[in-house]
Amino acid sequence: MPESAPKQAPRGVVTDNLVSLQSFILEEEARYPSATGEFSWIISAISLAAKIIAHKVRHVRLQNVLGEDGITNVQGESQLHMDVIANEVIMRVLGGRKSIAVLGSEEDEEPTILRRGHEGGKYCVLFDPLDGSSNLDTAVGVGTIFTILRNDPKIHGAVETVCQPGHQQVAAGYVLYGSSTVFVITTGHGVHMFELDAAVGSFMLVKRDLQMPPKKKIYSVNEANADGFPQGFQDYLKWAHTEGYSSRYIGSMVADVHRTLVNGGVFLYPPTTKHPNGKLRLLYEANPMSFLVEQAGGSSITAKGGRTMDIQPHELHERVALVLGSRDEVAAVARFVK
Ligand code: P6P
Repeated sequence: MPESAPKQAPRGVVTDNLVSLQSFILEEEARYPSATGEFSWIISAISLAAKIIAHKVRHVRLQNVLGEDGITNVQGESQLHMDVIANEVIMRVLGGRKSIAVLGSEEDEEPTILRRGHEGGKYCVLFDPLDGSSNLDTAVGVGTIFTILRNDPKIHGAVETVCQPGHQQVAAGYVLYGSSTVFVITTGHGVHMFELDAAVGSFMLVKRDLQMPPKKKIYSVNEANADGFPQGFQDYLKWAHTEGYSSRYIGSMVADVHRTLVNGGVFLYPPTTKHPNGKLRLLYEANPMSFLVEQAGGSSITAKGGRTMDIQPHELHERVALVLGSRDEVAAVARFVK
């Protein structure tokens, strides 16, 4: 029964419309009489790419797509077959959308310029095609993260064009390939969740305007790195232990953030000895997740306590330390790290 339906509805009585992602996006588009449908087309493309990736992720051994590609990507990580496949799927699906000017991927050193502003390029799309892919061989939830920015035709450099603070995002979302395939998106009017019905090939709306609980005694961090955390984070963890918090950490950002978004709590990737500026990427991991969390009533700050979405990026693959989640839980961390 969809979330919004009354719990005691008599069986057989339709209490909420069945809404696909496609029709939801058209519903949203209708809110803007001047809308051209180009933006909807981009979301539709991401949805198509997600369905293709979901099918491959769910059969990695049968389709023999596990393992390394033997190439080291721009992140210095060994590229996996599925990283390359997911990246190619998204590039080939989005590449056909005429309103996209620039595509930027975690897997590619430089952004790809498809067309200039005067040629119709209105938007830029940045994405992490398969975040957490190192977990694929153990069937742990992995995900695709995306963000959509406006293209400013007055800015010529592709990197300069996409290096926008998170508060300028037009839309953001992720697809979690977990026990179910979940598509979560915001266009700045709340957070909405869809679940893939593989039998009909549609993402169906299961939660409109998702809101996070303000409090939840769960923190999500890789405590193996704790000795290298700044003192404030170490003090926060000691406090959380005395307050009876539970710890949940999957090591796949989309899965950890999705749990935090749905159940509440706080997700942290502080500065570490190995990653003194944090490990997660600002433009296509931290910012899209921060947009979603803020739209769901939560908050997202950096290691010094400033708002993540106010950071002015300077590089496509810039990293950032991150704390995001329930409003009161992030505030509790901020009290120790500010
Ligand atoms: P660690 C996966 O490699 C990833 O980029 C994120 O998905 C995840 O949150 C993080 O790294 C896990 O990093 O250092 O805890 O293994």
